[in-house]
Amino acid sequence: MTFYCNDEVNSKVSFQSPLNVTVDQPTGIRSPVEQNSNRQHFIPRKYPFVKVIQKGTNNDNSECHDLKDQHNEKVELHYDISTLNLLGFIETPEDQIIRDEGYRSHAFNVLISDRLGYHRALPDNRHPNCQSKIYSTKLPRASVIICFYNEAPSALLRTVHSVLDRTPAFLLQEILLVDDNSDLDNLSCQIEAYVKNNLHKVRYMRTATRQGLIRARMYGANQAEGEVLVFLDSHCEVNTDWLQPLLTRIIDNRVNVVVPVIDIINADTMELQNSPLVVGGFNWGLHFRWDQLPVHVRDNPDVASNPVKSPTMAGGLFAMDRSYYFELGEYDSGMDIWGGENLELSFRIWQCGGRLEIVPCSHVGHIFRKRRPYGSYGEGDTMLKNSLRVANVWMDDYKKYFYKQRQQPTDVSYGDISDRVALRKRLHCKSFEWYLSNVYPEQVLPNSEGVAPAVIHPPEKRLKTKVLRKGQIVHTTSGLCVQGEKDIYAKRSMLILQHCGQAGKEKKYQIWHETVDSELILASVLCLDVESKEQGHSFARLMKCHGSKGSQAWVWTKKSGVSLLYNPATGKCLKATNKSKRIYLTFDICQDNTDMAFEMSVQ
Ligand code: UD2
Ligand code: MN
Repeated sequence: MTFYCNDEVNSKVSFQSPLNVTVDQPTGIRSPVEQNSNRQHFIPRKYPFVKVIQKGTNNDNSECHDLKDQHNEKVELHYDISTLNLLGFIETPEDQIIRDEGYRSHAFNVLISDRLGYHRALPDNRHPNCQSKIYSTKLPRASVIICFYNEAPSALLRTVHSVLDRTPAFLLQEILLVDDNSDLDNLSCQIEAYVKNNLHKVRYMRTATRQGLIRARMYGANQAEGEVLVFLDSHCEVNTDWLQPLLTRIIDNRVNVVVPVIDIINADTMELQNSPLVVGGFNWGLHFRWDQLPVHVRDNPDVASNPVKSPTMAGGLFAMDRSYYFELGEYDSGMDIWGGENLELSFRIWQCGGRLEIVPCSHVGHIFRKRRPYGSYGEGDTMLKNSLRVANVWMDDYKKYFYKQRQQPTDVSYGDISDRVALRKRLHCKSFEWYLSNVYPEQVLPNSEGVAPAVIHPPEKRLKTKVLRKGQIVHTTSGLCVQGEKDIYAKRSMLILQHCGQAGKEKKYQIWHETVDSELILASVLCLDVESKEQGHSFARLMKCHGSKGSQAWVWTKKSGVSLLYNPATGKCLKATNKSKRIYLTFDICQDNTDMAFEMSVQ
């Protein structure tokens, strides 16, 4: 079932990166010794819903081979954009298959991810004030819990190694890899073999049946021995000193639940992009969204390097005192697969006496995919059921706004919530009204029809990017120039080859502006883009410039002396293709081929 609400469409679209900020909102220690003694009091609970297979099994019961790092083992790949761009090069039909299959199963560029290997350097993108901070050596040890379902092995192992490489060993109790019954080829058994052969601080465990991320995390947390729990998604890369500022806030106060800045790993190019400092909010359809910082916070010069309170969290990346996690009621085990648990935990933290913060000195990259690549075994969109549980347990009378948002029947069964209601009572949690007025005063109530005010997007604020050079793009073999099939303002217009204009409009409409962000903008209006097909033949098109590189980034390169125009996001080069009496521009494997010879005749 698909669930629509009026201000956000389908939750199957993966959740958005922090670059998509709403603007309708007006403002929008204990030592390791003590910790060991602590561990003795820890009584493992029973999880009737999770049966764990201790040993992964291969589909055909054959011996499972360890996964090999495609990049030179244990040497970090140097981070620079030109290397990264070239890593996407499709050289052979096999590369094309890896790329296509990767997009199909994982919704990101697995070809680049595999070639990056398990270690890569990252630019230290923290604020300078963070870089000079010194952290106490008396911080608690953390268990890092990473649940995964059918994750691409290179992305998963890069997540694990980034934690091992960038966390002081004395702060890392262990990494718990919870395999949520992945069923992709030999993935489970290969990961298990890799862990066994290479990683002594990592514990691999696998659920006997698919549980969904919520119950998988509960299982992991229950096995954890560190004093602090840190949850990460299975496609992250932690940055320099990421853990210390999180742990520091937890020893300041054990009820602080802390979230790093989630930087964006571009799904097409694997480039790391800095995220703006934003906080978590939600709309009345109970979808998480990013909000601008309230004005009074934004204007404070210290904000860039000091923790800032956040009404909600995105859900995947956070740290929390372990005993506090159990005290506060773990997660709602009645929630399935994906969605809603982030708001449930956020409301619960605030309403029951805790505090949720974003810690700007901690940065973790996350691959933001364009869609969620996995299904839920016919359970439909679990987000709806999970959200109904959130609304009925935590939102009091305000749940009516959620119900009114829905354009589908309201008789969906959301299971038994009596345990969670009892938990709320037991913890003497405050009302949702208190939460809204004290924690999220920026939130706007829907009108009497239950319709939330429309999200007003501001006029394009993007600064004009600097133009490096201008000129016609000439196909050197034919001497023809690249222009739009329709006029320069026509979005989605395909591109064709025509005689090169010598003057006037004819020439003006063939002039491309190459920017510092590697865009090619025709006549200062629309950007050269790739028709967004994940597989098969792709055409060049004119699209509105989006400013986030990817399909709109272009790199001039050479092969056997032939000048080619390469698009890192597709791993392919621009090509002249005859079709219905016209020469269209398409993409193909880069070759020193006459169809692909292009140059810019600089004005
Ligand atoms: C975001 C969160 C995610 C979770 C979700 C709402 C971030 C960066 N991500 O969506 O953590 O809070 O919102 O539920 O804040 N997984 C399983 N079993 C499953 C399905 C998923 O173990 O049945 C794993 C998956 O491999 C991944 C994690 O759970 O490691 C989160 O899933 P996602 O990456 O698809 O969620 P995302 O980032 O779209
Ligand atoms: Mn994720």
